[in-house]
Amino acid sequence: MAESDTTPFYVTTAISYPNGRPHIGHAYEAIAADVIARFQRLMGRRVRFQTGTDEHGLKMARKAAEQGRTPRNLADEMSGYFRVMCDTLNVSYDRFIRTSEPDHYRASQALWQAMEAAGDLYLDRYEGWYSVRDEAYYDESELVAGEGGAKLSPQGTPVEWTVEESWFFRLSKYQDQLLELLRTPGFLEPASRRNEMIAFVEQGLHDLSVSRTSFDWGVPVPGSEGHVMYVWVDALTNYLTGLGYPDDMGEFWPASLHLIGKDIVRFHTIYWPAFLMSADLPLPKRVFGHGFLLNRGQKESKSLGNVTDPLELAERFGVDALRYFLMREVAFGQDGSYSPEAIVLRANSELANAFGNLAQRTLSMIVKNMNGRLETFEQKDADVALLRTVQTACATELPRAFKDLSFSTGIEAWMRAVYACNQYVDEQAPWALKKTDPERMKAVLQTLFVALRDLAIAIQPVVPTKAAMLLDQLGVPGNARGYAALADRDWFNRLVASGFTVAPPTPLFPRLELPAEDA
Ligand code: ME8
Repeated sequence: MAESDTTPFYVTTAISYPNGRPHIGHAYEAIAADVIARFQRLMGRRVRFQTGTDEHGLKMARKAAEQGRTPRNLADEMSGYFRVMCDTLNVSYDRFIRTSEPDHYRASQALWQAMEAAGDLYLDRYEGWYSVRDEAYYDESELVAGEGGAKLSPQGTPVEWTVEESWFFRLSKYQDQLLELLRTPGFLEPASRRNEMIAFVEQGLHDLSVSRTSFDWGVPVPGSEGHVMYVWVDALTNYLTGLGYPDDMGEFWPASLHLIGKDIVRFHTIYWPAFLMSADLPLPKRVFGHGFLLNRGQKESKSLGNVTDPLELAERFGVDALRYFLMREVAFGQDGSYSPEAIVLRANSELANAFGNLAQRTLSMIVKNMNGRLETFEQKDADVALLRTVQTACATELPRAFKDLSFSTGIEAWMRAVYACNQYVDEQAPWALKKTDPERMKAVLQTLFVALRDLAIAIQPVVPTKAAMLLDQLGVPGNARGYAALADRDWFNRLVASGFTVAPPTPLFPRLELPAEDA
């Protein structure tokens, strides 16, 4: 049984640039963070979950200028789409933060002043390369050659030579402390990303330019007219703003987990901890850099014309089927690929045929052959063995894997339990028992009923709506749906005693058709 843990849990996603509409990568990250938040809540922890939009910087300013509008106007429109995406995908955030909000200006300026008071900020001149696309400074030595010898960032984005008066942060001062942090087991995962960051720090850290004067779309630097903060300084501060910084942040800081993509690990495991060290604030406990999602193995881009609207996928295949696919298909941490065929294949074989059908058959047979009435029953060895398999998968294997963020491994364990149930149905053949041994038929159907409850409880974080529908059909009260309830083996007898009757079920996961253009 998973060990109980009552410490508060604060999980965050990266905040997205609202310079366009959300893409599948944004949906992937929001869904993964939501699975984590829901999982921890069901484990009995107090959870705070924050997501939002990162609205300042040159990238936003330039995109707005291209469209002949103000950056705020662009952010207002696009941020709305990100929020709608989260709401549609059932992402259960506690706060959707926008960095253009007043409390965020206050928090960012307070953090700045704390770093200044520590003697870590000084005015100098910046001369070097900047990528607007990445909103990042790069050393000459990091650049790579593009077509025609053009200089590109390590991410393959254009860079421009920049010369400005700028505030600098004494990043170099924190080199040793950062190395120690990066070497702390569990701080940065997956481990492959850790080595890359350690190598970067070992090369020697330069102080970081943390303000800009060539545009004004940012948080003003306190007491330094003409300077706005470098967008990453205010962006990272969002994790504190949402908890009330600089006022008392309560029980949720330090963050339990910053969930981000692999391209922004440097900002979260080097710059961010250094800012916090400087301001004398506790460091986040864990940073996880997930992989990228590719469209049939290719990066999505406007020029390839393969940009997918995640809400279109949700509408076509269903929110829960999409969530299930994304968590099941790709080992979390690695890059993965998706396509409409792959979603349909996965959803049909596992959700519709294996799990949905099991629920539908079991509940229909209980309605048809037992008038929906449950009775206490005697268990045979095969029943005990099946329920043990199901309980182990649901109460131990899936939670252990989810705690490690190994979602596909956890879902696989769950799926094996579903298959075990289907095999049990085939072996016990309740339809044949109906004539030969009706009492035994009832025991078999009710064993499956008990198994379905465990399976439904366990998979709630991934498919919250469908799992709730099934738990409703099974008569499981709302306050008895956490993982701790899996240890309660007396619930069935209480349900029988309450006189609960099973109603004719509605199918949970209809089979999906592959739309003609993809077939
Ligand atoms: O980086 N697959 O914003 P962003 C999976 N504002 N994840 C992807 C992805 C893909 N194809 N493309 C992007 C920013 N992501 C900053 C963050 S946090 C203080 C500031 C992930 O809109 C990306 O790795 O470019 C990041 O975690 C998130 O989506 C937002 O990316």
